[in-house]
Amino acid sequence: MTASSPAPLTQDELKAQVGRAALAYVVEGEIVGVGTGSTVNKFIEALATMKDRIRGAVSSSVASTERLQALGIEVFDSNAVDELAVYIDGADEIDGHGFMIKGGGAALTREKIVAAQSRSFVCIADASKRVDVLGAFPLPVEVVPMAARRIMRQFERMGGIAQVREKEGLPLVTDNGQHIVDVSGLRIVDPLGFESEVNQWPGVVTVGVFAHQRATVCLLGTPDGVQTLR
Ligand code: ABF
Repeated sequence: MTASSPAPLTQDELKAQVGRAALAYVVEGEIVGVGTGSTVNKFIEALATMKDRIRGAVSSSVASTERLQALGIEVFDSNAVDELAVYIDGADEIDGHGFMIKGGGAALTREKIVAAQSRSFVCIADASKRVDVLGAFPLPVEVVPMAARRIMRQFERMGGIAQVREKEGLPLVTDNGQHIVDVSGLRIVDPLGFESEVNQWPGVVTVGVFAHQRATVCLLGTPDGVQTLR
């Protein structure tokens, strides 16, 4: 009889692995910043196991708020809290500097707001999100609808292919009442400079490059366990 090697972890199991690992960064007795997405949903499930040891959460989306409240975790308005010790969130891509592309879940604006309010940013992701250069994932940009076409033309002039994100045949409307433009074909070699440049285009609400709010720690779920990258 030969011992069979264990089946490789599925992506969902890798997300659960890092979701649980992030509990180690939650400060007891405090309010924790909570991101959005399927990996964060695994963290929220794990956070519920220690809900009596934290004061509550500041959430980055209606979707995360509903999940937190359903599990009995109090959600505070961001204006009711000065500073958070830690923000836990996923990413669509993360490079070796902790720079990320985020916004696949359309929550990038509130994610960046809560990240800016936090002393540290712990990114939780499965290994498929780790890249050397940002840009293979279509860059989400939250825009004021009336500026969408002009912003799309500006991205096309830099070689991007831009389209308005739709939901059921209509432009998706974010929690903030804005639209999302997704830009593929970019290779973002200077995330800090790119974020600063695009941030000041009129009509841009938030660009999904998180370089000024980079991750200070990345918990990467791999078949060999959780890798902690700093
Ligand atoms: C969220 O995490 C978004 O910014 C990003 O798009 C998403 C990644 O989603 P998932 O964890 O489902 O892959 O913070």
